Amino acid sequence: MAKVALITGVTGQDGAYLSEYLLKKGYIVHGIKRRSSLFNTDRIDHIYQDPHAENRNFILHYGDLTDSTNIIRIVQETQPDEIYNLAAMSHVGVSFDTPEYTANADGIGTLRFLEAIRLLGLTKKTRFYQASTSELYGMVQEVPQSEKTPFYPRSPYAVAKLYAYWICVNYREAYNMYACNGILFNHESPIRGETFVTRKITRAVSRIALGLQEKLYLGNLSAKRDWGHAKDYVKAMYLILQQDRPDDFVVATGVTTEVRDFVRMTFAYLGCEVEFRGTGVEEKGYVISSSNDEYKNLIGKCVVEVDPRYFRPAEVELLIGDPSKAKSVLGWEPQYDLNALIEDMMGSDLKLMQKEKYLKDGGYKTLNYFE
Ligand code: NDP
Ligand code: GDR
Repeated sequence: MAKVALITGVTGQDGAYLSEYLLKKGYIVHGIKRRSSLFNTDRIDHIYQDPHAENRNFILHYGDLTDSTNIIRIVQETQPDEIYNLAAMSHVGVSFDTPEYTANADGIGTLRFLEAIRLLGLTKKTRFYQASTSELYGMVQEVPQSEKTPFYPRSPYAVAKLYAYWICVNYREAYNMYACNGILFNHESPIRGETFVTRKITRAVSRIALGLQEKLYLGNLSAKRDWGHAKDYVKAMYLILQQDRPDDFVVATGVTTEVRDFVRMTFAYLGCEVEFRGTGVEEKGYVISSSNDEYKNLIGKCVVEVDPRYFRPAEVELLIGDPSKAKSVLGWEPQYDLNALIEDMMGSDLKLMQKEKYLKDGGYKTLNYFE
């Protein structure tokens, strides 16, 4: 009998990679997507199956984390062996603008699933994975951060995720549920949301290289993150639910890098060297040399500026994870380092932007429906 997985946030970065991964393993995958006024299934269109087809193994359901009724109904209908709760308002900066909604979706949303499992009598059958986050560590208490490091959340997002983390632990202890937290550090990919800093950088650098954009505006360049590849991280999610006992795991690379250096490394992919001058909001990045003739025109240009609008009311300055437990217990090992990640993202964004340039040069840039 094929195993059945239910994935929330199936249209997101991790939902797309995890769906692919589980389908390849022979799972029947159910995904929950939100209704939206425009199509929001770009990341999963390649595995989409026509609802009229027979014997589908990838099935989408409309739903929302803020609506208990649909959660209970979908869990009952699908009777999943495994639930991966990946849905969330996942942007830390935006959570300061929508704190109540974030608490409802990211915090109480998790409770709704745990209650659905309990009320439907699925406690023994259904295993639950919660997408916990390195943002829980927030203000630095110790480095590297492990499963034992105390939490100190620094945003409405992180506080909501703190509730989700603990309610998961609580239901495990109180009701003997198989509920686990994957405390994942930042993971990126070519399909990362465009407003997260890595993708913002790889998109902008590609556009700057092709002459589609002059400059990239960023916030805190000194923040340090432990960045991995989403493809590696969804494997850890799967492994976490395959253990004999439910437990919580840090998933990270153990290497941290400044945003400023991520910018340098991304330009270096094109053979361009970027030097930063000035401090605080005066800080700017200039291309000072290029080993690639194609990008010689960029030398001397100011390509990065700091814009305080991207600063957060409270910042997480330093994240660096200790993945020893995931490595020893799960046998998890990441395949991508930061250079390989940037190569993957830049390869993809350059292609995407070349397409944009081609359309623009051909006069097809924008379709104005109101003309
Ligand atoms: P994305 O932002 O790419 O995807 C989030 C998904 O959640 C989307 O499918 C989105 O739908 C869906 N969603 C948002 N709000 C709701 C809601 N109210 N009801 C139902 N669905 C909703 O995130 P990632 O894939 O990067 O991350 C997956 C999970 O892991 C998130 O919970 C995130 O907080 C967490 N996490 C991510 C890390 C990372 O570095 N990527 C690190 C640690 C944790 P739509 O497409 O319609 O917007
Ligand atoms: P983060 O990711 O907040 O760590 O949350 P993000 O890429 O948004 O920020 C990383 C760091 O870069 C700094 N930064 C900027 N960030 C954005 N988005 N835009 C900018 O212009 C910019 N300039 C500097 C930020 O201040 C921050 O320090 C991600 C999300 O995926 C969460 O859902 C997840 O839980 C954590 O990673 C782990």
